[in-house]
Amino acid sequence: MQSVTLQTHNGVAVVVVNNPPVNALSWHVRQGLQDSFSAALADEAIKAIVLRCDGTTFIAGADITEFGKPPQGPDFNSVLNMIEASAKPVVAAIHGTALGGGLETALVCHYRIAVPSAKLGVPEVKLGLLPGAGGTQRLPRVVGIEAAATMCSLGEPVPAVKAEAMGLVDRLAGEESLAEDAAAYARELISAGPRPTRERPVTGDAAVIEQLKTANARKWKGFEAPYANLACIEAATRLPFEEGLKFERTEFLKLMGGSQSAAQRHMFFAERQAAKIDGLAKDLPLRNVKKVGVIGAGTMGGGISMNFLAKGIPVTIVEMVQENLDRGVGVIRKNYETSAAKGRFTTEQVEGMMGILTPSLSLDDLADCDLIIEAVYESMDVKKDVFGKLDTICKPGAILASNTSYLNIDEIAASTSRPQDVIGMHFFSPANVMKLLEVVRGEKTADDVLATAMALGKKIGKVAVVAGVCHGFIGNRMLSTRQAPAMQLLLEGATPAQIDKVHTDFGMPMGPFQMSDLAGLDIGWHRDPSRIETIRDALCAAGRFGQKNRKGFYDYDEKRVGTPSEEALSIIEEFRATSNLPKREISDQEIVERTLYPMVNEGYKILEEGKAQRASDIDVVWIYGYGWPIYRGGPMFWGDLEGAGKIVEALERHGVKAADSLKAKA
Ligand code: 3H9
Repeated sequence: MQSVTLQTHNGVAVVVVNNPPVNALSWHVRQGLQDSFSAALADEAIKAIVLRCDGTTFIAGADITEFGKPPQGPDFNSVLNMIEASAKPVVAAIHGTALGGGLETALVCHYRIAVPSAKLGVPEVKLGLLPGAGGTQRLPRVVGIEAAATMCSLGEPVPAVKAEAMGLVDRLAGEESLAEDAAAYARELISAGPRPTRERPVTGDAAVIEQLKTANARKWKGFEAPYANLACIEAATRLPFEEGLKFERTEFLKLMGGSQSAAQRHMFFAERQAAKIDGLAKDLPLRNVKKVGVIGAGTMGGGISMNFLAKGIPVTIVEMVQENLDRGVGVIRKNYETSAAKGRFTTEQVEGMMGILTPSLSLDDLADCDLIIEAVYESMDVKKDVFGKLDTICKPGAILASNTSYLNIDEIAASTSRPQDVIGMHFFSPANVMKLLEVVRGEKTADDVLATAMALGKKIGKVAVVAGVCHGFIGNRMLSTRQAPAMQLLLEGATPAQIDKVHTDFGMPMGPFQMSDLAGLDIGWHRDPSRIETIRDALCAAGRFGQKNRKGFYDYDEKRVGTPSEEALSIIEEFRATSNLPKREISDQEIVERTLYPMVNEGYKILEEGKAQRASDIDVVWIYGYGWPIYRGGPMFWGDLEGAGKIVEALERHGVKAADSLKAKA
């Protein structure tokens, strides 16, 4: 495979990489680099070398699809060492993104020229890795310890203009003239000669390493890679270059062999895979969505609207009562202003977004919208009524979407004369922040409606996943399977704090009872304090509604920080006494088996029923919608690590019927 070519122009060799889509360093690229550089180095007529890429980007990193497979082609580090040792100056010409192994390649080049729109970074940490081809040792020699530690541990790329100020880029090229500017720069550098990065001193203050750890302690809880990245930067401050490389190698191999990186690499591909709709042509024409209508200006409707406004798509937001409409619009403005105060938007941008928001008290104002998202009260009757009205008001071809989190989309669609235009678009609260969008495909939903909803999800920065119609779709359906056993465990002697801690230690942002308190215990409560059939009834009867009135399973202070509640515990104890169940010690392992394994089991059932396209989509739902720790790769990936046999055995021991496909796998 010819993915690297060598051209020569008046004493300058130009090595060009062409490996679509992102010029990853696949084995044949490494081979091509080795061959081309060998030829350029051997040719006496060549005085300087430029490395550049065709296509949309400079090298975006190692080829992640090769990880975990038997090595093929030349070793990456040997290729890099050869380039760095060149006696002729080497210039990297950067456009698009120089990421990971791509930036490491640019770092062995002696000089770097980039177009202003380029970005440079080492995002390996997001794959549970570290720059394993000298990046952690060379970067601090170019940009200093502070910048290198920040870039490696957070993984955020820096724009070329900033990179130039940091010394990572030596010169900015014209946006349209990179090839010419790079060749001219190389010619200029012939007299200056090579400048091997490994020979440059490490500068800066290592104190930043501890500062980064302190500042990110919460964000990095449970993660290994950020700490390994910092350990390598710290090693660069005290070890000679070659020793530093060895240290980096050891750390890299540890991460590469561990389950966290495997999980994070799985998620990299899972996220991209989720966007693909099985059986639909990639080039299916989409419906044009230029204007969006949102029904309901509450927390959900407001949050949903913010996504579109931020992308410059006008929104008409409809409420029934003026006071609620004003409140909803006020909250949107306040949220944007808070973001502006943090520097995320300018005042002009806030006014721009508010300027394309039209508040209305009439559904009739949705007549010219291309997509209408209903976010009203979660009741089938109410939804049917709204969709019936939309059917008479909306223009032909408009997409009618429901933000329902549980209800049957087919039943909602049947209340219109155009079920092919009806779809579920389930956002997660807060809808302007959470990345997940479940796109629910009804039985009659048209293909182009589905494809348009998925594409729109991407446009507004969401990770969209296709789900089928079933109670709670993918996410909430699985969530409900952990709630019942969690309650049962309380009856058998566990405490809310014990169960929640197992979940937070696992890496979830909160446990089942913390989540119930946040949602409100009175949601769906029958409101009869004399009727006590569940622990929740007992808590509600005692006026414990959750965070909203600062008492639920926990007591809350004014900052909504929860502590175990004596009163709640005694209510649970009283209720338990009526159940005649003996109280016993419950182990953390049992909590895992009874609350997390059923979720995996439900995932298998969802797949059996065709309600998710693929197991990795379920992982995406749980990571982006519910905060499942990414380093555990989602419930399905984690289930595989635990082992199907172990899960089936435990489910059956606890009296839960295992899904057929899970059993088959076991
Ligand atoms: C590394 O470098 C380790 C070294 O330090 C040490 C080695 C010893 N490999 O994201 P997109 C595919 S670790 C293979 O939709 P965009 C991707 O799956 C690497 N494939 O495009 C997708 O395929 P498909 C460090 C890759 O324009 C297609 O390309 N580098 C790779 O929105 C398009 O991707 C990174 O972590 C890869 N490295 O964004 C960078 N990258 O079409 C990872 C992408 O079949 N990549 N693909 O679904 C990115 O961040 C984005 O892809 C990028 C483009 C910003 C480049």
